[in-house]
Amino acid sequence: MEFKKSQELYNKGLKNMVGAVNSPVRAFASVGGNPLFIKKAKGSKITDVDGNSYIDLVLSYGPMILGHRHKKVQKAITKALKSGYSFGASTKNEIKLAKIVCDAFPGMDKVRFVNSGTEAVLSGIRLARAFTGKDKIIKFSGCYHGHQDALLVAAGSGLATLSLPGSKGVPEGAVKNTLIANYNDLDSVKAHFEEHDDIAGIILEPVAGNMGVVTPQNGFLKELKEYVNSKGALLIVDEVMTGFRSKFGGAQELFEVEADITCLGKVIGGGFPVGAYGARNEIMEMVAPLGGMYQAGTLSGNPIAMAAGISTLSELKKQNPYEKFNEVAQIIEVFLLESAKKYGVEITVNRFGSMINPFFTNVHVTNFEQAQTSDTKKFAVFFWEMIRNGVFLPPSQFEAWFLSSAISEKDMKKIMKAIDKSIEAVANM
Ligand code: HOZ
Repeated sequence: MEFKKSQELYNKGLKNMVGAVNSPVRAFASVGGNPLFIKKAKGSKITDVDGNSYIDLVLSYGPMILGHRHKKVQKAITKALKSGYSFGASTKNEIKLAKIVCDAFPGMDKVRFVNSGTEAVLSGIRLARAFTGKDKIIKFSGCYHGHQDALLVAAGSGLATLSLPGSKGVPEGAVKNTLIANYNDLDSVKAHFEEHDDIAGIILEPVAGNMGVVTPQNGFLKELKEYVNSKGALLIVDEVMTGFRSKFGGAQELFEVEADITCLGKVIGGGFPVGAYGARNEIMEMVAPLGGMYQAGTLSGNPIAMAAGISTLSELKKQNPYEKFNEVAQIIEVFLLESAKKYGVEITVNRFGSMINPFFTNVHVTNFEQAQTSDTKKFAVFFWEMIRNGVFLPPSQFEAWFLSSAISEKDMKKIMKAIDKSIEAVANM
């Protein structure tokens, strides 16, 4: 397998682009080597500029849940393009997508569209502060909520991959109201409430996907919601990854927990830049122009992105692939575990719906500390062998693998074969 053209583009890109990437998770920093440059994608597959084709388990870090270039989505985008690309004024499709989103999440009476998950979360945090009149926010170690200053501490995703505790350039003042708790540990949340009486809310990924996949244990979400509300604070649920992916109504539908504020992204734009935050009326009425919490965006509700979102969610509802996702993820899990046993490699596999990944550790992973026991050198060997065997994974131990509904039985055979060879490579390293 050759990566000559990717290498050439990488060298060229370095001149005017930082690390030749526009998001650090795309750099191959923790697995060694250089980023692959992509030429095209269709269905379950993605092809790099050297012509190597892979089963895509990155899926743009989640949005391409139907696979790439689904024909209905493509048709909707093409149609929207003919009417104009951006107006800075309202359109009918914004109302249509807002209804689809609010119908799916019973806790959302109203929604505001923004352009990314980062924007959705920073607005959701501001809204919690505006509604409660309090300043402090609790976040969980290993959860990642985009690159806003206040939450860029003890974060997963690229920071975990690059082993960074936080980001330079974030002033002390920006994080002075951020408190850190341990995922799946209600006592660590309670300790903060015992010490502080100005906590506006607590934010979490209901299933973490940015420290690898980590699931909430034994009623954690329900207990958290009850406790946080009893203290006059809000539960902010970051469903940027899990929204419409775990279930049409997100992780909240599966765990029967209603967020006070929900943040969305990824799938709702069908591959275009869309984020959203929403809540019940009394909270959303704080937002301008109804209330005094200001938040705005020139490209928010962009007509092409709305068309992509509506067609993606409509098709998703029709396909209802959630059972299939579970089955496929289970097959991958079983195969990972069997191969690991066969070659004597220690692994733990975490999965939730269409999100899955192995950790190279014998520790049961329920929080960030445990996730960090994974041997990332083993992951790097595993990653490259998967690439050489035609499976595109996120180049990081701490990112979830995603499934699309376009995955076929033939693809699954290829994935199984790749896993076997990759685990063998880890055993022989
Ligand atoms: N884990 C990240 C998003 N939740 C990956 C995408 C990125 O940062 O580029």
